[in-house]
Amino acid sequence: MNKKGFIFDLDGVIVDTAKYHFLAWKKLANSIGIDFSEAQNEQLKGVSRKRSLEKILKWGNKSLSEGEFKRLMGLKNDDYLSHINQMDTSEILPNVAQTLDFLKENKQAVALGSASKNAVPILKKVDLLEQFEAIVDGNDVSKAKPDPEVFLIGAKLLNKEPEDCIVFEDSVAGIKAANTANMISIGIGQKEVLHEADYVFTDFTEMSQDFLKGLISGKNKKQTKRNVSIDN
Ligand code: B16
Ligand code: MG
Repeated sequence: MNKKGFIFDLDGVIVDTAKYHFLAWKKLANSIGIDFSEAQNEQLKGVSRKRSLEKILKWGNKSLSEGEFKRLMGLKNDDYLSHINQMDTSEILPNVAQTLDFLKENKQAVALGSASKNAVPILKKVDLLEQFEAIVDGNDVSKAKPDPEVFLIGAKLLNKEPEDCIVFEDSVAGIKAANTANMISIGIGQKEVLHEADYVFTDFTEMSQDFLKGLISGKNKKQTKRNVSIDN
């Protein structure tokens, strides 16, 4: 059987920490008189901590000194970690553990590709650290998603060519990163939001073993007709 590289995003794919990021950013933003909607929050998914605060400040038309900016990033992270510390295996999203087991049984290479600097502690909390051959997180990259760096490093660590890799992602930025890397992009979430992905599933319970087998064998390929505009 073929061996492919499967790269999993963390927040919103393996665990629903997106809700904790949202709570922590909202609290922080409100404390400096800024509010933002759930739709705007979509733009924070997959984006680095620094870039997230830059976006929030832009929405609120505010600028801060470098020291204050760093202090607020620290406050947000402390609040986020207070949620993370409560996590256990019950927070693994449906069918994720089974999918990881299936890929392992089929001798596939599996990596993590996350923008989060808290990825390792989170994986330890939910007891999944051992499932990954390679971990690439926010501590290893210099360019945040939508730059493909995180996934290209993942492919290299797995000894795979980018075109032999498949990325599971819940964010628009991450889907763009996977597409730029020339990997098969699989969106986990809403079709309307993740329309640039090659395939979209609401969650892993929707993804059949046949579909995974098709990715392994090469039958399920990258979609080439994406973003083709039609001129009448
Ligand atoms: P941290 P992912 C991303 O993780 C989150 O989606 C994004 O909302 C967050 O700002 C980013 O990690 C940085 O996280 O503050 O923990 O370093 O989705 O790429 O796994
Ligand atoms: Mg994510």
